[in-house]
Amino acid sequence: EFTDPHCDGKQVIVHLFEWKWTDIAQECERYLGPKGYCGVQVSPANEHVMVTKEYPRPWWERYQPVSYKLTSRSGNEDQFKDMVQRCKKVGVRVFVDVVVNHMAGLGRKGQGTAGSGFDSDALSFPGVPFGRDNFNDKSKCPSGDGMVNNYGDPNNVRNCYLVGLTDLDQSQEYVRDKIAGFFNHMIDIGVAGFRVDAAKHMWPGDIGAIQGKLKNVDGGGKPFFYHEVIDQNDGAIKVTEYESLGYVTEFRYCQKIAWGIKNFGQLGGVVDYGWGMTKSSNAFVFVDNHDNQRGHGGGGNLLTHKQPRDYKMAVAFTLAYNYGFTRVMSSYSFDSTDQGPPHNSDYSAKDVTINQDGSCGNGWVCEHRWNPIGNMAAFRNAVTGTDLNNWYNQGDVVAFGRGNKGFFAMAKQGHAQMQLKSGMPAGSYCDLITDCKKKINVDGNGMVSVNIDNNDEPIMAIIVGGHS
Ligand code: LM2
Ligand code: CA
Repeated sequence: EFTDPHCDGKQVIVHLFEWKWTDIAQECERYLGPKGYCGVQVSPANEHVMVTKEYPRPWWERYQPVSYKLTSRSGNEDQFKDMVQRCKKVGVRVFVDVVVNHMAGLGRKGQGTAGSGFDSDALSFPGVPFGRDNFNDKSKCPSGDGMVNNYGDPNNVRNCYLVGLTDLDQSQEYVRDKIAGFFNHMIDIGVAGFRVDAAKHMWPGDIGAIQGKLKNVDGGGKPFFYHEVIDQNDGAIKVTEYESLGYVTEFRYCQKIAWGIKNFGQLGGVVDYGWGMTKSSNAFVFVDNHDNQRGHGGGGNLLTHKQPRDYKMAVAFTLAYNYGFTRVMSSYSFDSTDQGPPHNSDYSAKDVTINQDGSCGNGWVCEHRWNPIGNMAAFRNAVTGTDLNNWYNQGDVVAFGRGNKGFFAMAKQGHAQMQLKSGMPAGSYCDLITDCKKKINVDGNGMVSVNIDNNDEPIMAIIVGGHS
């Protein structure tokens, strides 16, 4: 339950971080649909605070809800509906980042993005409405100052205020109903699932009770869920507590893949069950996310778009490998960790423009359009359910097959001309990474003529059906 993304078996979603709904609708039609992406994770869709004091309109203002009205920095409800429907029409589902552990931070008041008034210190959120009684009080939170400050104690982590954010009491039927109503409203619009922000800070039983109140998505079945639980073997809360509720984020993979790209000899060990990593059927896997790419939640020792060559290898490998359900990150460039999306003078987010060569303009990085990333969605879709075979890992080359459906190779130094065993049927295949600029031959014994050279990316990939 909660593990079906409802996208006809496709396997890759992309987080279009801070994109406007109108831009996402277009991106589904012009790129994500044709490339075989399963879906898109969108930034929180509900009403949030507008921060002006510490920093003008940071990205993180969207993690401070004011109500569950669907007007946010990305657009209004009509635009949201239009996006969900247009994406669905081209086979791309929408997954919404939902922030329901808390409302806005202490010390904040005024109006949210949909015009609702609120006053955090008075625990007053009339746009929902939530009032004083709906929040966790000192009797439940064991910390002296009411803040989360001891990750060794589940009561502290889950019943206290995370960085001063007013903490909702999800054990209350009323609170559960409001949250479930918010989710059901989006399900009615056609949303297929949810990323649960700060799931670690909520009791699994409370999340389960909320899920129990949800409608089926259109087409039938429970919505897809992935829970943000940062478990780096450093506290009392374990990802396993959330496995019955859907997928759980596997942050340890971010460190493992960064290490593996640095040391190709370690790539065979990127999935380390001895280290407590989640079993594949529940692991939600990514190279970086919107938090850790800027040193927020779970940062340190990882690869981002700022190291493009290594990053492409990391993401391509992840999409080729047989672990978990995968999400690709799509960023905007930033200097400060607080900086919000590229914006106009009124702080509205800038349009995503597309250049001649398919890259994005206006400050949007669009990693998901880089060939070794975007073209690998087709690879992962093609090899679903196959075993990993013919593993080769020597002298800074790593290569492997996926059943008789696909073969992947990368060379850290940027060149490899060699014959490697594969399970592929004989033929001449298109190299996915170069959009078929290179042809790759497989002979009658399954020997692949690996061809990676310094003129192109240090990666090659072929799939059945992808004959040249
Ligand atoms: C998460 N996971 O558990 C998110 O993935 C993470 O991005 C969120 O924090 C966090 N939970 C709460 O949803 C982000 C950001 C924080 C930011 C909060 C709230 O990483 O820095 O905190 O959103 O906007 C900000 C200020 C912080 C302040 C707080 C409350 O940075 O200094 O604390 O607001 O006003 C006093
Ligand atoms: Ca909580």
